[in-house]
Amino acid sequence: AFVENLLKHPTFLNNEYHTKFIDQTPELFNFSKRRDRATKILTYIADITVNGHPETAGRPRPAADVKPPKPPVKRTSEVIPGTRNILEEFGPEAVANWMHDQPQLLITDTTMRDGHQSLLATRMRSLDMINAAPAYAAKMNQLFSVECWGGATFDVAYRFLQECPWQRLRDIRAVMPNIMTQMLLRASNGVGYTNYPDNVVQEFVRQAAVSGVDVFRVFDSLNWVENMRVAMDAVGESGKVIEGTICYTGDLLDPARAKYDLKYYVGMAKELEAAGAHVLGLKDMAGLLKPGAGRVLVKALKEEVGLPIHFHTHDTSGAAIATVLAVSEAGVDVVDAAMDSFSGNTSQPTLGSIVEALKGTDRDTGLDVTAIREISNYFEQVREHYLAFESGLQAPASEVYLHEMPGGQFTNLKSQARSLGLEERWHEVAQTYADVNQMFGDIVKVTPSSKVVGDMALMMVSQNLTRADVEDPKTDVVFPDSVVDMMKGSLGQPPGGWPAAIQKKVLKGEKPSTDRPGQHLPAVDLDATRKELTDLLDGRKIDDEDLNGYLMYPKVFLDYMGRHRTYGPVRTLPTKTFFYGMEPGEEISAEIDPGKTLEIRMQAVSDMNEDGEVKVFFELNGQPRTIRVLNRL
Ligand code: BTN
Ligand code: 3PY
Ligand code: ZN
Repeated sequence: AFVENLLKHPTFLNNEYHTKFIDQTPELFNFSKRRDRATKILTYIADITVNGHPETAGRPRPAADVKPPKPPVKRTSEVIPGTRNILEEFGPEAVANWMHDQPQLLITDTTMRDGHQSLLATRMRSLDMINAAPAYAAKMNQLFSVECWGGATFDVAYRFLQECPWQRLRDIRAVMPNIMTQMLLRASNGVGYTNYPDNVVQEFVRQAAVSGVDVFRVFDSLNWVENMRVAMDAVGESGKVIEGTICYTGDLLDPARAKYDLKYYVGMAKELEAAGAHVLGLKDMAGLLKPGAGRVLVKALKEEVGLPIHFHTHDTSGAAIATVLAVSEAGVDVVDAAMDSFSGNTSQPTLGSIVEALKGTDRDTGLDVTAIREISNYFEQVREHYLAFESGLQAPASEVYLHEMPGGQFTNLKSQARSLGLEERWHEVAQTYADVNQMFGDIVKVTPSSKVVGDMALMMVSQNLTRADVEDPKTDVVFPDSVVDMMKGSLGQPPGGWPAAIQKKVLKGEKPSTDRPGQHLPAVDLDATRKELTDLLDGRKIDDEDLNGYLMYPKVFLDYMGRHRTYGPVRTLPTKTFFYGMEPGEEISAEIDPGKTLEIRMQAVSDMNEDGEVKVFFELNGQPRTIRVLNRL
């Protein structure tokens, strides 16, 4: 390693080499920590084999003989044109016009984003997506888009999967060049849980467009259009499709829930149209839109607004396909669905079944059910590897109309409740969530406002507080920080503002703001931040993707980089190896660069010595390698 450092040093390369140079150039000796990537990956496998993965500890384990998923075969290597070709050649307005001209119901496949976000706590790894993407390109080119980015996938990739979300996007894009990719963007909250300065949001959108996002579904967690403009404008600036989105809540046909009536939704749709949306998103994040209400709503939006409409829902109630068919009849342009094996319950309705239901009708999707089954069968095998992250939800339930929890939050909140020892009181949590919603003035509940309602509900159930207790001026209540922040105005304003009495009690005399939060957040100095990050990472060159990762999630990003330095490109490992390590005699391969593949065979694991160390014996591309790891168990 020393010789290698020396040979590559610019001084040496410039023929300026002299013996004192060795003494005066300490970085020549920087080789003890900088191991090669193969050694790093072996260290990771050895560590997981000995100590297990912290995320799967104590969780159900996949069958011992679970086979690596067999990627669906491509029928042809020729790239068939799809929606992306329209966007690339003619721009986002042309995409919207094209949508208007299509008689068939268009479909977005959500498997690689909301599907696993809502069923497996967002844990699907990039490799399992990238292996399916060529089959989408070859056989699913009639899709409107593939949702594969944004929402919770961004931070989970860094935080729990030890992989770079930007690389995932680029890799999917590279093997699926003909279908538009789609992301979920929380407007001024980016892909985080709080408002960011305007220039951070703008920079993030710019980079997402460059790295490969075509359609941006932009929503605000309180349906405040004022707070969506910065993100929407940035998407327009990048030449991509702005899907300005309404979040649906309440019950349109229930006179007792008059706050969110037809007039409200049509008004918001018109605001979004005026704000420059190319497509109108209708995001039913909890799966509350019933078939009859869907028919009325879509009909009105079609009549009053000139934009194509894209409907998103969740099947938590079991009734989602009925709503999909109703809005299809009412003329909706696109709907979201997940591959069969990643559909149903808190996820999207079933893609194959929607296609079958519409076959032979005037909204026939034209999608190939054989291809859908092939891809779904692949994802079925993928899903078996993630048993540790299954929620155990047994059946759809109408209780969703009571609590109104988003599909992506439901299983998460349930596991939070479990870890607080409240699992048996789950139905109380659900009722309290509904009570908190009413106490907060009946708000839209979607990330991050849904998290605030969830925090409050868990606090109340664990402290045995009722809504009446909380509202009673004589009872002292310590509110969660997220509740204080929201009532202060840091997520923006709900329609009609916050209820004055509860806001006053939460803020304890502090004055709330009704301005757009981004208006008061100073712009971040991007160059200075890049410099700061470079220093934090010992002079490593920081590209724009890394900078954006750091701007969204400083600590999560730095932790990721620290682990990356130790463990290398573990994203290339098979999922079973990533979560469970290897067994003696087992062989795997990991393609760490295009065409550069590590063949890894595990030979044996030694007993622990008196220092608590274990030796793990491998063969790497035929050469013996031994890795020592500390047994931390
Ligand atoms: C986390 O849960 O903290 C992120 C997942 C990656 C952590 C790696 S896995 C091998 C090593 N052992 C640990 O306890 N952490 C790292
Ligand atoms: C997210 O913001 O991640 C969501 O899925 C909201 O529905
Ligand atoms: Zn969703």
